[in-house]
Amino acid sequence: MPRALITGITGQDGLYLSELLLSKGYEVFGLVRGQNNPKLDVLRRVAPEVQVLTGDLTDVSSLVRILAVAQPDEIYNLGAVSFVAYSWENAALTTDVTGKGVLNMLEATRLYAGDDIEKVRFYQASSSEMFGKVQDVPQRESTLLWPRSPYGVAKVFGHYMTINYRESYGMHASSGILFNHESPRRGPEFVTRKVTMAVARIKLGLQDSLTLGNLDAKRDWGFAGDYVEAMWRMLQQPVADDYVIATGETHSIRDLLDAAFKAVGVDDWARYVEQDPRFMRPAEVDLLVGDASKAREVLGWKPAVGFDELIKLMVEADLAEQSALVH
Ligand code: NDP
Ligand code: GDR
Repeated sequence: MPRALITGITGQDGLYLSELLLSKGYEVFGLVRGQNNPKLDVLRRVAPEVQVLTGDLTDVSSLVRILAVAQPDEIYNLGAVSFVAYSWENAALTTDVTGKGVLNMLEATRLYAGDDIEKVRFYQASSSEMFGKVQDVPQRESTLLWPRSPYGVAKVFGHYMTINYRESYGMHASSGILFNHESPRRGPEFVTRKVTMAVARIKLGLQDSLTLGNLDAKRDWGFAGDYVEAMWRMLQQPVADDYVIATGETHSIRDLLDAAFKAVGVDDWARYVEQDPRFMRPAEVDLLVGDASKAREVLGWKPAVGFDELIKLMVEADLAEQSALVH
């Protein structure tokens, strides 16, 4: 039975990856942060077989201890401060967790592997946010990185440190440069879920309007369930490498509003939507669209769920959740 350790297991991707690895017969261990983490209940419901170990990416000794217990064949480092807007307000914390946390995990992995570096494979959750002020359209593995947020800068550090451990120590360490991916499990602070929850609540008469920031930014949005499959495929390759994972399609926040309101039969959403500078960012990433042809050719990966289908399924899940809350 292969053994996997997932950091960030209580997050959106951690939940989908746990389900995927359990379905493939893995024994799954998850690093959970905090004394009484409220998200643990969801993990226990979704994937009760996961063995929970407590620790924190900023505490190297906790990582060393966890690796000694879990004895993993594969490590998926998904833990991060992941909300870009928050990273300006908490730049040092973001740097410690999202940036230095990667080094802590790589170093703990190197110590765990000892003389047998080949006994373990490492996945780093890199991000399209690293492309920032984009230097190519579409963005691919070779595109120059130009991050625009403390989060993006921290991810660039983690990305290059992962490559450095591969090149310095021969570690099987791969970095997935994943573009935005969403689902009904997406945190409500991210724009897709903020919109689909609000649309469901407006439809049910629980809310009158929705306040957003920049409506012109464009993102390449895919389905999280498809993207965790790509993570797993990267670690099954004989040689570690970096891969862009994306749909190759881009949509603005306005397109997102079109799709979400359409799912509840509303064509004219302008009367429900307000804008507030509070939700604008000090520096914006205007356009993301990825070229995932390397992943398609080497990993045989391609996304199954398209944009309209994704937004519709999120609105439907929020309608069900919100009506269950009021009934
Ligand atoms: P989430 O925000 O849903 O989950 C983040 C996870 O990190 C949570 O489980 C959180 O745990 C954990 N975490 C936060 N701080 C620490 C810490 N100090 N020590 C240990 N764990 C910690 O993110 P996603 O699931 O959406 O994303 C997974 C990873 O992929 C992240 O690294 C993200 O930056 C990256 N990524 C995501 C993309 C996306 O579109 N979703 C795209 C590209 C990259 P807690 O329960 O304590 O909050
Ligand atoms: P992003 O996702 O920053 O791309 O990072 P988010 O959904 O937060 O923002 C996407 C775009 O929407 C615009 N926007 C708003 N965003 C939020 N959250 N709230 C609003 O009210 C709002 N109004 C407009 C933003 O300005 C932005 O342009 C996500 C995270 O999952 C990262 O961890 C990951 O690395 C990247 O995706 C790829």
